[in-house]
Amino acid sequence: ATAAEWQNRTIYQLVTDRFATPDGSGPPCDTGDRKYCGGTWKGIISKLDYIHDLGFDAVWISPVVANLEGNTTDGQAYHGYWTQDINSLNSKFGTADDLKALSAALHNRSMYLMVDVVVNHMVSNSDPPDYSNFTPFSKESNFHPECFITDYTNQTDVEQCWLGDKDVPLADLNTEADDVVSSLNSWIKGLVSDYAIDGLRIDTVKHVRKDFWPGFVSSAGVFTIGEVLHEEPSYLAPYTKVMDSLLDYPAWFTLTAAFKNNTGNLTALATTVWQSQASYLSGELMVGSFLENHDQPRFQSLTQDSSLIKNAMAWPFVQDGIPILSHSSERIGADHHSYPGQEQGYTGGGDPSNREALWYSGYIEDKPLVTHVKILNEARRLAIAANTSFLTTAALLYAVSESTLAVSKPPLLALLTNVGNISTAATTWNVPDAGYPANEVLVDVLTCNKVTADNSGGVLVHATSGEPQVLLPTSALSASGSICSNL
Ligand code: ABC
Ligand code: CA
Repeated sequence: ATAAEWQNRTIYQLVTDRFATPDGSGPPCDTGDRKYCGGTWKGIISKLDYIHDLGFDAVWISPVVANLEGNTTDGQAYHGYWTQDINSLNSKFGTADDLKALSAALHNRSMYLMVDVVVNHMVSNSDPPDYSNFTPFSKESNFHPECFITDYTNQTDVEQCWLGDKDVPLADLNTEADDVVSSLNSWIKGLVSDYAIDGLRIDTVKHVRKDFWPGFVSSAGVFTIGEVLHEEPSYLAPYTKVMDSLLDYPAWFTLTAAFKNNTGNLTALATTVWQSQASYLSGELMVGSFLENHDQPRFQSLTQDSSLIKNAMAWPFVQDGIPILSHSSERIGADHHSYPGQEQGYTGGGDPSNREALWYSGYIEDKPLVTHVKILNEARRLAIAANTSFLTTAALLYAVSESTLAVSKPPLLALLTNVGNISTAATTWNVPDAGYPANEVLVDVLTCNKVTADNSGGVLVHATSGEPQVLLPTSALSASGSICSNL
């Protein structure tokens, strides 16, 4: 599928090994062990209704190719990023028929399949690597000479030195060499067509020279979203010219900092957005917007304040770009006591403790934050349906202060705050330029409370709780059978 076909979608990110087992069993899975826990492609198929019920129409799965087997000092390759053979599949996740069946099952539900792919490195558990273990890059000359990245400000080192360390070196492919480039390009073309893949999440994009990417992307022939792990929009900007989309890491940094406590700074988040809008090829319209992923501490390890969590979770859905929810997110609001070792996961947060098995949750949908996600997905869908230029018009940020922010993306207006749920302080959002028809009646879809625009279409809201509000005109809701339909 094309970038335009992905733009109105929302993406559910899962770690294949940790999402669902094929027989519905819930084997023990201690994240600290860093071992395979038993999730498979068949397991994903068995829980597609769950993902669909949450309102997502695309699924991003872990890398699918064959990985290093056995143990390392960093555990096993359960996450799928330790490629050894690009021409075979990871048998721990299933067979070629299983992956084709997953693709077909998604397409039957009009959902898209996004596969994570790695071209920067092949991974070994010895130093120097035994290159003969790698397929098809079995020669030392297929790789850059060994040197580990120590200076992230030296772009040549970032591109041509190695990630990892001597225990688990990520041998850096020589992506300057024509034969390596043409092998990777023909591999991706075949992979996409063999499994009817709709889009790719591309790993370690900043570690490969920028002018490698256009050829790879055109060989893939589908939507591509790249990972450039960096805080600065100015660093990401050039990469927006070489692939369709990027994960919105700069906004993730300021989003997290803004909402992790009531002294965070929403102005800094707005500033990141303004910089990105000004410097990215398509502004912020094509970024992948996220609060959590498999590499970063769970948001809930930073705060347990339910208002802050709801505000931060709303962000990807109410602004520009393609919302992405990582499957760790909806664990929030579940009964903590039912998970062995759960407290550790909730306070530790980072890799590997952020990669809990979802089967411990029982896939229960009757939880406050699962409902929150369903409403956000539906609100976005209704907004897209109500305004044909919703996806192509940049969000405007108003009422920006350290503690309040209004995001206007007509007909949707989101009012966010980081005062938190302990606050009794009054919060005010004043948006005289909201652009609604005079006296338009709006509904906060999170509570179904009404707000009326003033006679010049502006919105002035006072609140004393720290909850976010997501406003839509009642006229945009009429098509809906579910949210706030009893008004
Ligand atoms: C393993 C162990 C971990 C251990 C780690 C060192 O090694 O499991 O316990 O802590 C896969 C696995 C990981 C595994 C790695 C390495 O392989 O998932 O569990 O970690 O063996 C992508 C994927 C990621 C994947 C790989 C490798 C790449 O999303 O899941 O990891 O295929 C760099 C890369 C980025 C990469 C990331 C893991 O490493 O750029 O593509 N992610 C700085 C650098 C970043 C760097 C980051 C590493 O450190 O600028 O380039 O990311 O943590 C800000 C600074 C930033 C700073 C961040 C962390 O903090 O401004 O500069 O980023 O404040
Ligand atoms: Ca490289």
